[in-house]
Amino acid sequence: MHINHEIIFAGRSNVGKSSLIRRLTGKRVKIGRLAGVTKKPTHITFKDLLITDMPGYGFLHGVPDVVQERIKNQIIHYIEDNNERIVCAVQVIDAGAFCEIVDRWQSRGEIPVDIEMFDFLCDLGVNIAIAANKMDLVKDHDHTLDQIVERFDLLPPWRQWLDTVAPVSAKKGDVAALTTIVRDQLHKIGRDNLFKYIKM
Ligand SMILES: Nc1nc2c(ncn2[C@@H]2O[C@H](COP(=O)(O)OP(=O)(O)OP(=O)(O)O)[C@@H](O)[C@H]2O)c(=O)[nH]1
Ligand SMILES: [Mg+2]
Repeated sequence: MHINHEIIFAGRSNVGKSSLIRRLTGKRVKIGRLAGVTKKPTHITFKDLLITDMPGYGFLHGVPDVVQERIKNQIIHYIEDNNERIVCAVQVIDAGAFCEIVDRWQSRGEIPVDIEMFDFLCDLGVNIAIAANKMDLVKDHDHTLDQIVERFDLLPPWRQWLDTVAPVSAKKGDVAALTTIVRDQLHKIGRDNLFKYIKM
């Protein structure tokens, strides 16, 4: 069947992109304890909807800079080429580690790759869902989420951004906030009939 719509999952290595896809769709995409499990864009289809699991970008232990740069560029080109059909880009972050990583890059005068990706998606006009994953490891939820939205230049409190920010735990199966955002985007294009493929 011809693909009309696409949902993509992007984010650094090991943040739980594949685990989230598994929870949302029930499909057994490959996941793993080590970074760099997903090596190239991997697809699942439901009717004319494509769900794409991207390789992780950012630092990978033992992978040369040029290769990491190539992965990032591959993702950027993929998104540019398929922009028209992308209903939602889910940007996955590790909620507990995110702020520290961003601050480390910024203190070196570099643009953190997550922020670069977010700005790129915004400029393209893609609908973005920020999935703050691994919330099961986070103690002070509200404080952490406020810190996270600030890094994306969104004004806290984070609850102002419920249409963009979804605290989730793929591990616990607590993904309703993300399901709601994704279904909302499907609803906006009149495709409630695809809700059944994106589970609560
Ligand atoms: N504690 C916790 N661990 C999680 C959660 N989601 C995923 N993980 C673990 O994080 C690790 C990486 O998960 P993946 O789903 O393979 O991550 P990925 O982002 O697809 O990784 P790459 O394909 O390497 O980019 C695995 O050990 C998962 O079990 C979560 O919500 N909480
Ligand atoms: Mg993966």
